[in-house]
Amino acid sequence: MSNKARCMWMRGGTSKGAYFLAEDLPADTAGRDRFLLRVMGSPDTRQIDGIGGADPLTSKVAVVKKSQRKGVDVDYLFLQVFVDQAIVTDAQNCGNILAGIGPFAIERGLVQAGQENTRVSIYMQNTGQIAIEEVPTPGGVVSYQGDARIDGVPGTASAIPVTFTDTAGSSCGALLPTGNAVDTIDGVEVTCIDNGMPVVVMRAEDMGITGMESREQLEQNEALKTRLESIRLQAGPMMNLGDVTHKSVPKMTMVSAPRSGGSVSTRTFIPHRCHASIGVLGAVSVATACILPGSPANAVADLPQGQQKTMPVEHPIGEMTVILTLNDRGEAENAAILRTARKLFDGDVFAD
Ligand code: NQM
Repeated sequence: MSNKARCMWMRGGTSKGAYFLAEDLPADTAGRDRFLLRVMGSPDTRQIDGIGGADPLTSKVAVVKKSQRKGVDVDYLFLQVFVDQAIVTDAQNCGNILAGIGPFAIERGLVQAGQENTRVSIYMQNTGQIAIEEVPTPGGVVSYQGDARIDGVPGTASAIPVTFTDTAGSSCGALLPTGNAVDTIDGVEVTCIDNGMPVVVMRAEDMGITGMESREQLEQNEALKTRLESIRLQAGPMMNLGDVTHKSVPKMTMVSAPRSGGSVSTRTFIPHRCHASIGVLGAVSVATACILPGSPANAVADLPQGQQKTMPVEHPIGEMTVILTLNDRGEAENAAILRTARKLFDGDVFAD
């Protein structure tokens, strides 16, 4: 195994990760995973001997290559490197790290930049769907500076709108993999849903919390974490995900009525740490759960009228707006969100 690889360290949305060209990583999966564990410094709660940030949100990897698919620019494989376990998993996608894929693909010459904006179509290998990004490229160069603000990131940056189509059933095979909008697990009403990310959605009050607690307060609540994990382990097989003991899906989102003018308020476990905000595709799945009549999320949500629904999904440090477009049957047809990204470092990363 080579001891180094070319790597760009980027913030994508509210996450941070190491972006690689596929050709720069070991070709065999076991060798690649060993390399990435060394690079991130896992397993170790502090990731002291690596570049990971000791948090699942900053222990992420993107592997990118030119796509052979018709009409698609690049293929993106997301890998979650567990912090405290020697696990590298492709069992989930990541819409935040996705935000950096367009800029990275242009920076590495996989996509030729236009003079103002560059449209990048991305095949998300984890789940088999396409995302479209518009990357600002004034004068043919990626610009990271701009006026766009996203909650969870200080300051402003250039806007990267991301559109998803066809995300229903991305990992579970169906939007509602159990066939129901409501199931009961351990006496709690839940919606098992996958509109880009497998999520179990339940009412915060049914889990004994208000839904206004901070990330830190929730992470100290051992009784809550035990109840969530029991529900998650039962939901996994019901959602066609098999045994999820060592997987980072499904995510667990507790919803309550919005407090700040949004559509719904959320607190999410991903799945063992509480998310500082909420994942992108996680938010798309939760917003979709809100429009399902009779679901726990529908009961607490404040929904706008019309077929195009602009839905601020509130989270511990602000909100993430999901724009859902519904078809004539009232089902979510596509989703759009706004993200920003920033190049932080470009060079070689060392495994030993
Ligand atoms: O849901 C964290 C993140 C994510 C995932 C997680 C994400 C998404 O915030 O699309 O972005 O849920 O593990 O990066």
